[in-house]
Amino acid sequence: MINENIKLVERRPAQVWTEAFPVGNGRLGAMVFGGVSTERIGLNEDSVWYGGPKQHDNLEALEKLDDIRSLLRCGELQEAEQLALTHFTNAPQYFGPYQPLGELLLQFKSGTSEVNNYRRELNLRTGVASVSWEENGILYDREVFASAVHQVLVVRISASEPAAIHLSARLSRRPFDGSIKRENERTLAMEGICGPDGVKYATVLHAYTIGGKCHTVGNYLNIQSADVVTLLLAAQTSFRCDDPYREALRQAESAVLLPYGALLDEHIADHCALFERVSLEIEEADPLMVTEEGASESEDAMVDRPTSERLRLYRQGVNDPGLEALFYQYGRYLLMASSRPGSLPANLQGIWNESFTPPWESDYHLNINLQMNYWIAETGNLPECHEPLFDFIDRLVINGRKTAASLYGARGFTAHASSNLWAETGLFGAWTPAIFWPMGGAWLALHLWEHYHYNLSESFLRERAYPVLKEASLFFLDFLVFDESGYLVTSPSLSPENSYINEKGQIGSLCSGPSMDAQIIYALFTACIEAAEILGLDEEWIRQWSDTRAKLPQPQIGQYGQIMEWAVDYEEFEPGHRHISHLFALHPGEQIIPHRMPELGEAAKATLERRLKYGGGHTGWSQAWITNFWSRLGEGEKAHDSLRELLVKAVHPNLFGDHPPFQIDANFGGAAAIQEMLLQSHGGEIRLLPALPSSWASGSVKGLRARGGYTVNISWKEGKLEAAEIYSENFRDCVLFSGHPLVILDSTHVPVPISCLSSGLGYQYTFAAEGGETYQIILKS
Ligand code: FUC
Repeated sequence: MINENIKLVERRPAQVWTEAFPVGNGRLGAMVFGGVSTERIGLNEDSVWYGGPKQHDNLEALEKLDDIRSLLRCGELQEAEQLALTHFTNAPQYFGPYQPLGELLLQFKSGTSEVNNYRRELNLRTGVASVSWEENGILYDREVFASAVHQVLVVRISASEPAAIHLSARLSRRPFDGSIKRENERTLAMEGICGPDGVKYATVLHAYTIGGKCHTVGNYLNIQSADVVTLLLAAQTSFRCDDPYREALRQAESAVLLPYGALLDEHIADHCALFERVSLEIEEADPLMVTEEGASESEDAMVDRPTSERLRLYRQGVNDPGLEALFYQYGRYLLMASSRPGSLPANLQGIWNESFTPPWESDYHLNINLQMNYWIAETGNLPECHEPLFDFIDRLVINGRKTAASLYGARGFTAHASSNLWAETGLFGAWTPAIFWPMGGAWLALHLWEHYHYNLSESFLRERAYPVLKEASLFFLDFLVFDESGYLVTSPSLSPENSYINEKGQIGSLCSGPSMDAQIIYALFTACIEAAEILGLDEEWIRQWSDTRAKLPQPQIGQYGQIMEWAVDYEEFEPGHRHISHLFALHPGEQIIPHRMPELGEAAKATLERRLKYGGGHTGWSQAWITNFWSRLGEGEKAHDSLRELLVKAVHPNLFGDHPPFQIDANFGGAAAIQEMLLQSHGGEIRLLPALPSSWASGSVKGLRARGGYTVNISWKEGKLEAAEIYSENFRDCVLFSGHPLVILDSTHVPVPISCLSSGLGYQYTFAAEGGETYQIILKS
C-alpha cells in the first residue's frame, strides 16, 4: 500500500529559500514560496553557468613533475607544494559559477483581507507543490510542478468563485535582468547571456486563462477577472540548442495544446512510475509521540503537523521515525527532480541555487560531493537518474585525456577535485589541500561499474562502462611510481582535504601514496579485471592490472589503532577532519568487509571514533558519510544516532541538507545511509537489515534493489526479520548473509536447496536463483 502521507507541509508561506518547496524535472528546477499576495518562484536551469570553458593545463607542469616527486621523497613538503602551485596550476584562474535562471514573480489582488486555513504542501508521491487558503469566502488554490514529459514548469491558479483571479506576472533576474521580449498578449520572454563567453539563455512565460482578460503591459503579463489561470514556463540555453528562444517558445507552445488536466495526469504518471518503486514505513517502539506539552499523539496527527514543527520536536528529542522515512523519500524525490536522462548531473545544490555567487560555485566537487549525490540511485531503484552522471563522465574523459597528457605525460584520462558545466578536468583555484588530487575521474568511473552490478546488462558494460574503466586505469599504469618500500603509489597527490605533519615538522597536504588513492585504484583495477573477464576481453590487460594491483599498498593500521590516512603514519593536522577518505575501502568501496576481516573492521571503527572525538562530522555531508560507515560496520544504534545528529544539526526547515550553508549532498548521502541500514549487497552477498536500530521497532521496505539484479522487500517486527522477498531477474547463485538461521522458500512455498557456511559471525547461504522467480526468506524457528 502506498503511503499517501509522503508530504512536506507548512501553515505559512516561506520567508527564505530554505523554507520554500523544490520541484524539478531534472533540468528545470523551481522553489515555491507560497505567498498569498506575492508568489515568488525561484528558477534554475541546469546549464545556466557563468562563463565559458577555462581549461588551460599549465604546460610547465610535466617538466617539474620529477622534481616535485623528489622533494616529497626528501620530506621537503613546503618546497614541493610551492613548486606545484607555481607550475601545475593556472592560479588564480577559476571557472564561473552555476547561477539562477531568475524568478517568476506573481502579484495578486488577494491577500488584502483576512486569510484563513492557509496550507502549502509538497507531495513527494505526485511531485506537485500546492498552496491553498480561504479569503472572503473564496477558496484559492495554486499547483506547481515541473513536467519531465513536456519540459515545462506549470503553475495553475484557481478559485472557488468565477472571475476571482487578478494577477500580474513578470520574469526577473535581478540584478542581472536580461532583455524582455513580448511575443504576443499572452507570452513574455527574457533573454540574456551569462558572461561574455558564457551560454545564452531564454525563459518563455505563457499564460492561458479561462474567463477574464490577459494582456502584456511593459514587462508584465496582466490577467484580470479570470476563473482559472495556467502559466507555462519554458527555458533553454545555447548549451543544448542554437536558438534558445525559439526552442523554449516551441516547448511552451506545444504544452499549451494540452488541457491542464492532461499535463497534470501525464506528470503524475511519469513521476509515480519512478517514485512508487520504493516504499518505506517505520514504526517506533512506542507508537505514541510525546509532544512538547507532554501529551501523546498518534502518528497520523504527527504527519499533518508542519514539517518544520516536526523537525523542532525531533530536535527536542521526540522520536519520529516517520520523519526519518520522509527524509529518505525526500532524497529519492530530490534525485528524480535534479537528475533525469538528458539533464546534467545534480550539482552542489541540485538545481536549486539562489545566488549569483554561490558557495563553491555550486559546482561539481569530485572528491566526494558529486559521488555522494548518486549513492542513493541504484539501491533506491532510480537507475535512470544515474544516467546524467554517465554522460558527464563521457565528457570528462575527453577533456581528461588532455589533462593526463599535459600535466603528467600519461595516457588515459584524469580529472581533479572540481568541475563544471564544461566537464573540465584541470587544476582550478589555488587551495593546495583540495586541488592536487588526480583521482576524481577514477572514483566516478566506478559509478558505471556500480550501475552494471545492479542490472547486469552486458551491453552497458561493454559499450559504456568498460571503455571508461579501462581508460581511467590506463592513467594509473603510467602515473604510479614506486615508493621507498617498493609499493606503487600516486605522487603527487593528497588525502582530500586534510593536512599532515611530516618528520621535519612541516605541515602540508601534498604527499606520495595517500591511502584513499590506493583504495580507489584497487577498486578500479578489480572492476577492470572482472569486467574484462565477463566480456571475455583483454587477457594481457588482465595480467597487467593484476600485477599492478598486487603492488598497491593495502590498508594499514596505525599508532591509534586507526586505518592510516597516508603511507606513513603521520599525525593529522586536523584529526577531526570532515573528509574520512581513508575509509573509502569500507564505504563506498568494499575492500574492507568487517565481518570477513574483523581486524580491519575494528581499525575502521577506531578511525571513526578518533575523527568524532576531535569534532568530525561537522558538515552535513560528513555526518551523512559517517552514518553510511556505521551501517557498513553493522552498528545500527550508532548509525541511527548519526542519522539523528544529521537531522538535528544539518537540515533546513524544508529538509534541504545544510553544510552549512545549503548543500544537497547531505540529503542524498543521508538517504543512502537509511537504505544501507536496511539492505546491503556489496562483497557478493545480500544482507537483510544489517544495521537495524532498536528505535525502528517494526516496519517494511519494498522495492529496494540489490547488486546482482534483485528487487527486495523486507518486513520486520520487534527488531527482527519477519519476512523478505527477493525477486531475481537472472539465473544465478544468490548469496545471503545473516546473523540468524534462515529458511528460503520458492514461490510455491517449497524450501529451495541451499548450501550454508556458518561461522561465529553468522550464516552464509547460497542458492540457485531462477530468473523471474521470487523467493521468500523467513527466520528459522
Ligand atoms: C569539499 C568539502 C567542503 C565542501 C566542498 C563543496 O571540498 O571539503 O566541505 O563540501 O566540497
